[in-house]
Amino acid sequence: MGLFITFEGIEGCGKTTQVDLAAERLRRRSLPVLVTREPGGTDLGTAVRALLLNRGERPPDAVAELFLFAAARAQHCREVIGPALAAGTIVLCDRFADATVAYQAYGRGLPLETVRFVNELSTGPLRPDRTFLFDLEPKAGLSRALTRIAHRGGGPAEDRFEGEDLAFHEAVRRGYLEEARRDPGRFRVIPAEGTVEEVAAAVGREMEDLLRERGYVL
Ligand code: Z5A
Repeated sequence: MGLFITFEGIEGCGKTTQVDLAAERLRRRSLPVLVTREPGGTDLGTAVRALLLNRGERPPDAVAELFLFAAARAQHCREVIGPALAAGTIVLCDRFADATVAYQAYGRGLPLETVRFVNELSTGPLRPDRTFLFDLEPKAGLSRALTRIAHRGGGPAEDRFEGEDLAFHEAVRRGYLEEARRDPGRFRVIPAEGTVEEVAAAVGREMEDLLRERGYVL
């Protein structure tokens, strides 16, 4: 079996930047790596991404949103993540089931136990070996995310969630931190207000520990 590592946090926390840097480091050591993201990673996931992240005239209902994220994840787990892990690959995933707890339960206010149940259904037996939670003040994250959107150049904006108010993003952050408190063995909370290099160094240390713990020869 490979290793399943997820990267989580509020928008603009820098997780996508860190996924790419972590993948680069692992590839330099000739370790087999797959980078993927949610929603995404499959044709179904890409279609769900377009449906959920772009602004439309009528936003999806919160329950519809929950099921769409779950549908994308079910396909992603069975078609991509599960087979990659079985082949011994280190899978780095930009958001996973914790995002559904943080956004749909804490952010949207759907019942927590229902969201956990739907998550279990969608992931089956798959659980991350480690989750890096990049923690940042929502104001700082939103400002970074808006800069990223302004520089995106072409393509869909995928900015529907950035349009939510600050209270929503504060609730999402609280949700993530609460999940981390519930499962300290899996989560590592990484302060994300530093420079890209500072955050990458913290991720690097955590990755080394994990690889050593799991018997990779370094
Ligand atoms: N969502 C959900 O509700 N339920 C679910 O189950 C799932 C998702 C799976 C899609 O997420 C949206 O779907 C998401 C939650 C919801 N809400 N939103 N939005 P996404 O991951 O595709 O999109 P995102 O969260 O908006 O990602 P992002 O804005 O790309 O943020 P990021 O990945 O955390 O950051 P980044 O792209 O690495 O960096 C953003 C900008 O900051 C960029 O210009 C960087 O160059 C810059 N940056 C990065 N690191 C730093 C540091 N350290 N200092 C300064 N600047 C930095």
